[in-house]
Amino acid sequence: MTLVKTMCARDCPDACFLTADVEEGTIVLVRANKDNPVTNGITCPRAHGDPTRVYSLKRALNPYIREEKTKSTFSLSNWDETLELVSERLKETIKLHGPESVLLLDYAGNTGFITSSFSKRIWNALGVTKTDYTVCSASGHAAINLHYGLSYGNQPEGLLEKKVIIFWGNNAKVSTPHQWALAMQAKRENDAIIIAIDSRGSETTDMADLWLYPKPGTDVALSYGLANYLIEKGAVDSEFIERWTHGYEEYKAETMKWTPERVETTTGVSWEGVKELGDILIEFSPSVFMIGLGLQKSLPGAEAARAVSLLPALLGEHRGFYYTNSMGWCIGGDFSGESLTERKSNVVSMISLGERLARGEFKFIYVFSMNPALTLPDSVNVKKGFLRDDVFVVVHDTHLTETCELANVVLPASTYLEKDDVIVSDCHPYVMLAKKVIEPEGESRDEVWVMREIAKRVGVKESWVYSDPWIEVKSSFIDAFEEGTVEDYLAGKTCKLKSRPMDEYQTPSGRIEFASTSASGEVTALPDQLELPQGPDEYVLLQSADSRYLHTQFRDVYGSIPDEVWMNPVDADRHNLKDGDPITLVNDLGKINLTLTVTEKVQRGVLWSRRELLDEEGNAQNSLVPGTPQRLGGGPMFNSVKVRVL
Ligand SMILES: Nc1nc2c(c(=O)[nH]1)N[C@H]1C(S)=C(S)[C@@H](COP(=O)(O)OP(=O)(O)OC[C@H]3O[C@@H](n4cnc5c(=O)[nH]c(N)nc54)[C@H](O)[C@@H]3O)O[C@H]1N2
Ligand SMILES: Nc1nc2c(c(=O)[nH]1)N[C@H]1C(S)=C(S)[C@@H](COP(=O)(O)OP(=O)(O)OC[C@H]3O[C@@H](n4cnc5c(=O)[nH]c(N)nc54)[C@H](O)[C@@H]3O)O[C@H]1N2
Ligand SMILES: [Mo]
Repeated sequence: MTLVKTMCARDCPDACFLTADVEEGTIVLVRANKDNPVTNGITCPRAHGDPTRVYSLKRALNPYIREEKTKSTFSLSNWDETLELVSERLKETIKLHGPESVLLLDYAGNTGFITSSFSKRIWNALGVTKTDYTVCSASGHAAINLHYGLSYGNQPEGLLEKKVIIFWGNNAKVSTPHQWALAMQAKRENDAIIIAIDSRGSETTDMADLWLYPKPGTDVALSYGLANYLIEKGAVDSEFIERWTHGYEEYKAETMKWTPERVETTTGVSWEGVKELGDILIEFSPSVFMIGLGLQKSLPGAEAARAVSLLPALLGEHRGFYYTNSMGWCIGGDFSGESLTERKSNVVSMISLGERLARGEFKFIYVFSMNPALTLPDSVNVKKGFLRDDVFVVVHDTHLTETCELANVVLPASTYLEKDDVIVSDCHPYVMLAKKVIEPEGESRDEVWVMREIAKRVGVKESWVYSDPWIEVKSSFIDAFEEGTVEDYLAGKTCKLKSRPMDEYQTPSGRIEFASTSASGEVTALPDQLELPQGPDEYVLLQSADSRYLHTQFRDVYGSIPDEVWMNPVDADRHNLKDGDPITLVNDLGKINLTLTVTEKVQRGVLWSRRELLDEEGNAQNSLVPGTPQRLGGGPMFNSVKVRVL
């Protein structure tokens, strides 16, 4: 038995240090190791399921080709023939329609710098169309940047010193289990009070000392209400506000408009609840506001994220929130080569891509590290666009996904356990080289190899497309470490990244801006409680993750994502429905068939289901999601989807 240490590359903030047990070249166990004080030995169901996933029947192990997407079946191919075909089609498309007619569509199936960024050099050299990568966290970043400059904040170990930990639209127990474990440790060892603010009952609210239950999308009002209470009580830190902030008077004037009655009517949370939270914050400090990504994925989502981020400034805390720390490290360089070319790429919205695809705006689509057939909004149009006869689709994935089913060519990718890479967490500062654990299964190949093979065949001349990624690692990380050096890192040692100072604000005023001086256009200087209109027969469908799956991954290990939908007993009665009944949800865009669970964990007019579902008829949850980006940051509105019961 050999033990190989590596890091998890999945799209999850925790980025665990892992140890894989390998027997005769086969992975038999993956577990979290203790070299990282944050991910400290706790293994999640995904890492635990990795051996099954690496060897699953759904694994893409060979290149496949089919002539016509809807009329022929896939045939087994080899790399040479497949790369030849892909390159010929790519060259021809660029010649006939220009590089803007080629779309690169990728996301964070693997977050490694080499896999996800360096491999994109070919596309930057060719100047093809790219997306704005807004499907997950972009709106929240844009929102917090308005007030703080950059959106980084509390680091996980900081949780151990907190007396109050507020999970706001953040189901941390499922979505960031190691930060949750630290919060539980703070509760045990430091008597920390755990608060959850969520528009439905979750694994996190179940364990919280206090749960506030606002109507979806009303968190700006709740934040102003809380601020109003703290200000009226004289509980704000005036010295801090004077020294470190800008625009407080304007902000204070707005909070005064949020009277207890108005807050109660808007949010559905009783003023007693607001006071209870306010009193906890007045009595105990320090506190930290854990801003969930779920909070910012709605029509008023970005506004909610910025409103919550300002609360700790009232209490005199420097960046007393956590959103994600991806902007907080000191890593330089340019892995994807964007700055190395004169060519300006066309950038399109990821959220409204469905319409463009259906119109046939792109003639060649290259997908990797993403399953857009199930994860992009407006999936009926996404699918229609992929299936057009005049569009050539290539998918490079580790597994045979629903997007592969819409492709002309499937290229098999090696998993993160089958290649070396550089992984950086979105929350903690610890890094170690992510080492290849086993040789790639079957014919699977990594992204950089594939990029180079295509680049050579297409005749890309730029030398930086063919350069050594590890030279880029060395130069980009030269000033990145607080503990250790880039040589230590490359030698496999655990190192600690340097982070930007907590009291540095990259805003125009150099301060925390209660009223943002960089807000422009329709975006207001202060957080704005945008309204989410809801008709009498309409429900808002909330969606979030299950601990077994990572988006659409791990269905080959744990089975289909359960097709359950939650409804309040009063609503269920109204429709004459009971637990276990089949239920069809519809809107103007699509429909989905689900199974009902009647529960008080959602309030009237609200439903909840696991995200990225697919029903037995093949209807995706995302067929119900409009391709409308948010005003601020261009992010999605998954948690503002309106549906009716058929
Ligand atoms: N197991 C697992 N973990 C994951 C992932 C995964 O797929 N599986 N994905 C990772 C990724 S990419 C992401 S983005 C994160 C997301 O993880 P989180 O940041 O925790 O976000 P969500 O799970 O989307 O939503 C969190 C909570 O927000 C609540 N919510 C929704 N709308 C509102 C609202 O308007 N107000 C309030 N107060 N609450 C609201 C939902 O009910 C939900 O319980 O998880 C990461 N971790
Ligand atoms: N309805 C609805 N839709 C949502 C959301 C929601 O809340 N509701 N949440 C959104 C969010 S927060 C996110 S982050 C996105 C995620 O959207 P996606 O990134 O599309 O999510 P995954 O399903 O994880 O797809 C990643 C793919 O990458 C593949 N992969 C894994 N490792 C590698 C690798 O090393 N190389 C290659 N080439 N491929 C690899 C996996 O097999 C998988 O098919 O979904 C969004 N979609
Ligand atoms: Mo995400």
